[in-house]
Formats: sequence, C-alpha cells, structure tokens
Amino acid sequence: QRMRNYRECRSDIDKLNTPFLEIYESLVPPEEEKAKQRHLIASLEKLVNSEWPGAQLYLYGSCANSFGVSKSDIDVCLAIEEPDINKKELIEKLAEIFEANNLENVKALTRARVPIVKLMDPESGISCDICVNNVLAVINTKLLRDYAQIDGRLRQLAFLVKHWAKSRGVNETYRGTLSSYAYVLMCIHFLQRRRPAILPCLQEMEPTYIVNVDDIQCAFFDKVENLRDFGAGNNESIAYLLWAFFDYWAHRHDYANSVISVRTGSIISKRAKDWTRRIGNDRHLICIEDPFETSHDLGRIVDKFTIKTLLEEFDRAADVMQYDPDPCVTLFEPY
Ligand code: 3AT
Ligand code: MG
Repeated sequence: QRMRNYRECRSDIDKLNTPFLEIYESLVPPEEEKAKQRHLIASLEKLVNSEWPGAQLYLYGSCANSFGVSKSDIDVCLAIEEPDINKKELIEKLAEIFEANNLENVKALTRARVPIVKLMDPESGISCDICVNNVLAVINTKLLRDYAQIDGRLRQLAFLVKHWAKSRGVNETYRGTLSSYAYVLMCIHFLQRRRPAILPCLQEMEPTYIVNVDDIQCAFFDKVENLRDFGAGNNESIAYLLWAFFDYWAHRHDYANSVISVRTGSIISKRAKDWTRRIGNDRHLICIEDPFETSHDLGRIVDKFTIKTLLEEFDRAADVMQYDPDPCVTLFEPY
C-alpha cells in the first residue's frame, strides 16, 4: 500500500549535481590519512608478531572497501593459523599486549557476536577494532571495493547515502537501524537494476576469484579493470540517482514480499527464502541478502519501531530531493 504512482523527477535536478559532488569530494579521505592507517597497521602487526610470528593483520570495512569517509575508525582482522583457537582468550591476550605498549582506550569485547579488541593510537588519533579470523568480512570488503572500481557513481552515491544516514541517525545497528555495509549493498543493488545497468552482477559472471570459507564458496569475477566502460551506456547524473534511490526506498520497494540481492543482481521473494515471518529475533521487515552468507538478512535487526523510523526518513529524503529549494543542505540536517 506504500507504492505510489510514478512521479517525475523535478526538472532542475541536474543543477544539483555540482553541489552534491562537492559534498562527496569533501568527504573523501586525503591520501595522508591512508598513509597513517597503513603505518599504524604495520606497527600493530609487529606487536602481534612478537607473540604469534605468522599472524597477519588485514584492513577491512570502510577503510579498505573504498567507502570510508575521512576520520572513520578502522576495522582490522587478525588472521592467525592455530588449531583449536580460543577467540576470547586470544582477544584478551591481544588487549594485554596493546595495553603494555602504550595504546589507549584498550578494551576487550569478548561477548559480542564478533569478539573484538578496541584501541586508540595516541600518536595518530586513529581508533580501531580488531577481530580474529573473520575471513568473510575481508572477502566482502574486496567485493565492495571491486564494484567501486567499475563506475565512479557507486562511490559517490554510497558516500552521500552514508552521510545522509549518519546525519539522520539511521546508521546505528545497536539501535535497530542499518549498518553502513547494508547501505552500500543497497546502492550496489540499485545501480545493478538501472536500465541500462550501471553495474554488472559480479557473482553471476564467470568467476576469476574463488575462495572457500568453511562451507561457503565465495566466487566472483574480479578482473574489474576490464569493466570500466560497463555503465557508459547510462548517463544518469549523481543528483538524479540520489533522487531515484530515495524514491525507490520511499515509494517503490515492496517491503512485504521482496528481498534485495546483490548476489543475483535482482529481487528475490521473501517466500523463497522463508523470510516471511519473525524467527527468533530476526524480523525481516526490510530484507537485504548478504552476498556470501545468503541465510543472513542484514535487515534482521530492524524492528517494528525502527522500520517506521527508516520509512519516515526515506520519505523525508525523497520529498527533500523532490521539492526542497536547497536539498544539499536540507537532506543532511541533523535530526
Ligand atoms: P563505517 O564507515 O565504519 O560506517 P564500514 O563499511 O566500515 O562503515 P561497518 O563498520 O558497519 O561498515 O562494518 C565493517 C565491515 O564489517 C564491513 C563489512 O565488511 C563487515 N560487516 C559489517 N556488518 C556485517 C554483517 N552484518 N555481515 C557481514 N559482514 C559485515
Ligand atoms: Mg567501520
């Protein structure tokens, strides 16, 4: 019942392109920030290696998937090959090592779904979360980064959507709204579905990258340098795409029946996934399939209260994009 009649985009939409691109540019982290992150990783790896010589640290999440805004925390994964590893003990041991080496705000969070150790490096001011052997996160980071290299509009759109979500308070998983990872998947899916398509579906192409993680096969085409012209047949501007993105989530998405799926590049039915009712704490009110852990709905944390908040925010954003005299300001107004 939320579906409305097709509405046409405001006629002056392309005038908004330059100001939106300026906002995007202002969010992109400068090169020296990236260098500082690499430097920190290298020194943390040294500390870790004094205890576990073969262990390696990988960056994942927004600092490595190319969707990171300036000054975000960094996500790090410790890859360690040890039989019968006890993650909780390992996390506690790591915390001890970091604490003893002048890192600040060191905290071992061993009871979280993904146990992590948090710390802040006083020299660079960078905060980071370190998890252990979370290989899928490293692979989904690569998938997102590969998509970003195909068409520049993905990175622009995702930065603006993330910036909107943070400004409006709807990027807080601990409060029942969506993760940044979920928003980026929503953007990828949206660009896969434009006609002509702006992004391909890498997991439906002949795989050039194949990794098995436990019982999950991760396979996709990753020679993305060959796909640089993929979206050239579609010249939709970033302002228009942002308008259409919010229009889609405010008025067109079929929340009752549809799951968005980057893995297939299409919509699949909630019935086919058995996501039609609440199971335990998973409510499936907005369904976003993880590209690799396909039984995992990234919208499962959304509850009957926060779905209302999300819908109100999508509506507001769609209205702002359609009618507001100055959407580049109004869209990002703090809630
Ligand atoms: P921020 O810029 O930090 O907001 P991010 O891309 O780093 O954005 P998160 O901090 O939410 O996003 O998550 C860090 C990474 O962890 C992103 C993704 O590789 C992985 N990840 C996050 N949530 C999930 C999830 N529910 N399932 C699988 N992987 C996830
Ligand atoms: Mg992050």
